This record gives sequence, structure tokens and C-alpha cells, in this order.
Amino acid sequence: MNIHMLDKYAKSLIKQAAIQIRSSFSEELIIESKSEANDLVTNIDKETEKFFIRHIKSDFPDHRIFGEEGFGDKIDNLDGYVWMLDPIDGTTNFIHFKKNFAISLGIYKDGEGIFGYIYNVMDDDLISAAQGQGAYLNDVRIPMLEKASVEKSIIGVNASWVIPNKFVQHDQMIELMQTARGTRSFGSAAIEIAYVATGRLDAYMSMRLSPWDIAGGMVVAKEVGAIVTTLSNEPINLLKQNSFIVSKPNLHEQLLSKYIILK
Ligand code: 2AM
Ligand code: CA
Ligand code: CA
Ligand code: CA
Repeated sequence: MNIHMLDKYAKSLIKQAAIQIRSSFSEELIIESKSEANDLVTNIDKETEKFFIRHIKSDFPDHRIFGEEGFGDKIDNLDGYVWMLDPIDGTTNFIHFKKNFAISLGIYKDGEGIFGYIYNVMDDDLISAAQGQGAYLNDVRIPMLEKASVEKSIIGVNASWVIPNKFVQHDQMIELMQTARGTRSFGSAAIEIAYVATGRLDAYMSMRLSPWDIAGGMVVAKEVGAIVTTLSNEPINLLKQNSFIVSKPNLHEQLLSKYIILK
């Protein structure tokens, strides 16, 4: 299969999975807790991951899958093709709002992002990117990002930033909140990265994300000129959890130099 067919195949799997997720609303949801009471998973997260794995394993036996719910492979290197999948990013939104959740998928080859997808299931918006080929919102090319000042920017952050943390001094966080035009929190890292890529948010940051939350979004971000690093301005390591910032280029520099000052 050539690389263009792989892209079409991945998009088709995403759309099929989404149809199953939407139709699940007519059935009773089974909700369980994972590591802690607020860390939820449903039967649909698991079934969706299994759906992808069943197809990928059958059609690409030498590809590996790194999925949140653990039905894929144990990944300790990025050799060959690795599909990084979050079957439902924003499970709490899925359960409570029945919207604002996404299928997040990155296809990597020897550690390089080849394809990235973020599919907002209920909005029917597919953000996709192929390495070196630009990024698209459905069939429309997403323009390269332009500059933004802190004063005119909307920053994606969630309420956990008010809790003392190792990434920012409290005073600097207050100053950032007072200076920025606004903040937003959408409850899905993948959707928030997609919003930065499409210019709706100017930056998004999180203290801890997993590879499947960000792998697809990183391919998209690169294609529109967004900068992605950890909050310590280091490259992301897709084999472990990382702190995370994605931003318009000049804003990334301003945020890290002026506001996000490691303790
Ligand atoms: P999830 O819905 O796939 O679990 C919510 O703020 C965002 O953070 C979602 O993208 C969510 O992904 C992710 N998230 C939730 N719990 C997390 C955890 N314990 N570690 C890392 N990311 C988490
Ligand atoms: Ca989860
Ligand atoms: Ca996730
Ligand atoms: Ca998930």
C-alpha cells in the first residue's frame, strides 16, 4: 500500500469508528474509574480502540499500536510504523455532554510524524495533516499561523493551573491571566490542539499529557507553523508523559520567557 492509500485508510477507519460512537448514544453506557475517581473510561472507549486494532493488525500486521486503553502493543521504541491512538479524547465530555470529544490519531514512522488526525466526532470536523503536505480542516487547507501578542490572545488552560505547581510562579500566572484577552478550557487536549492549529486559540498548555493525546496534533501543528515543546522548552518524548505547550511561534517564545518560569 502506498502512503496516499494509508492516509485514505486511516480516515476511513476514523469515520467508521465515529459512526459507531454516535450510534452508542442509544445504548446504556458502562462507566468505570481508572487510576482515580475522576479518571473515567467507558465501554465505548475500549470498543473503539479494539475496532482500530482489529483492522490495523489485520491489514498492516507489521505496524504497532500505542493506544490509551492498552489493547495495543507495549511500546518502548518508535521503530517502524507506530499508530498512536486515543479512541476518545475527552471521555468526561463524552459522558456528560455527548459532544466536544475527539478521535486522536498520529501515524509515526521511525519516530517521525507522517500523518496526524483529530476528528471532532459530533461536529463532524476532521483536522488532518500529512508531513510536508500542509494541514486541512475537512477539505479546506488551513493557513499558516500568524503572530499574536499576549494581549490579544486566548490561551487554552484548565482550572488545575490555579493549584500551586512546579511550572509557574503564582504571580506570573496571575499576570498572564490579567494580560491575555481570555482563557478557555474545552476538556479535550486533542480538540484544544486543533483549535490552536485553526487559529481559534492562540496557545494551549497542559502540565501532563500522554503520547496518544498529542501525537496526531503534533503532526498538524508542525504543518501550520505552530511550536510544540514541553513547558521546559524541551522536545516532546512520545514514549512518556510530558508537560506540553502548543502555540503560535512568537507567542511560544513570550509565554516561556516571561510567564512560564520553572521553579
Ligand atoms: P482523556 O479524555 O482521553 O482521558 C482533559 O483535560 C484532557 O486531559 C483530556 O484530553 C483527557 O484525555 C486528558 N487527561 C485526562 N486524565 C488524564 C491523566 N490522568 N493524565 C493525562 N491526561 C489526562
Ligand atoms: Ca482517559
Ligand atoms: Ca486523552
Ligand atoms: Ca481517551
